[in-house]
Amino acid sequence: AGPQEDQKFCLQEVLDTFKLCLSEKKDVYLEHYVAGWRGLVKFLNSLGSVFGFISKDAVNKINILVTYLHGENGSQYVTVQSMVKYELDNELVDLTKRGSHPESGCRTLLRLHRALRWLELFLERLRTSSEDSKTSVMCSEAYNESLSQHHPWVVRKAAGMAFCVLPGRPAFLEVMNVGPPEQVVAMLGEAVPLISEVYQITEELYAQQNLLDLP
Ligand code: 1PX
Repeated sequence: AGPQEDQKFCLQEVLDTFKLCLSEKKDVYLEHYVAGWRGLVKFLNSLGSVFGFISKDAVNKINILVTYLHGENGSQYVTVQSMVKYELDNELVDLTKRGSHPESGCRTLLRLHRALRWLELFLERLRTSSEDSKTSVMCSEAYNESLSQHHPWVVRKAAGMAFCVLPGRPAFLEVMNVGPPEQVVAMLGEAVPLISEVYQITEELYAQQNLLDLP
């Protein structure tokens, strides 16, 4: 496999990284969380440049987290739980309005976390949809139920326009590189509960600490 091959999205790979996300104690490993997002961004990039503004923002957020993870306090960023504790204990989070910590790990991860809910809803629709269902409709329904509530009008508008050019269901399943549709559906049946568990654990942690509305 050449370098081209590395760029190719494969749902199995993303599934594997999300599997690695949870520790025995159900802590979320940041390294694997971020790797999962990297894989998803590959997928988005393979859909074309219309999605560039979305993948750019995701990559930017991934990079912020990776910088912490590999930085001098990297050992505090091993899990989402340890990151939250470390940043809160050291007052490294802007809690009510943007101030001296506009790019805290907590607020950055929250953006990806909200997007994970969209992903869960979208993949569940994809999994249970019939052959002639429209991916654009599934995608925008999932978006309207989740992420859109956190986006200003301009972003919602741009996202809505991007959804319109999504490939149809057969082509969409094809780019996932899993095999025939039945196999994709089976793999989604495995992926959705996993993604959902990672989401729930993070959601509960953020709710407990009152971090769900970080600016
Ligand atoms: C197995 C295949 C599934 C498809 C995988 C697709 C991966 C999608 C990755 C989306 C990552 C989106 C991250 C968005 C984070 C965010 O909400 N950022 C906003 C707020 O950040 P800020 O720092 O300003 O507080 C930011 O303003 C966002 C800008 C870009 C627009 C985001 C639109 C999100 C739409 C999500 C749906 C993606 C459609 C993919 C189609 C398959």
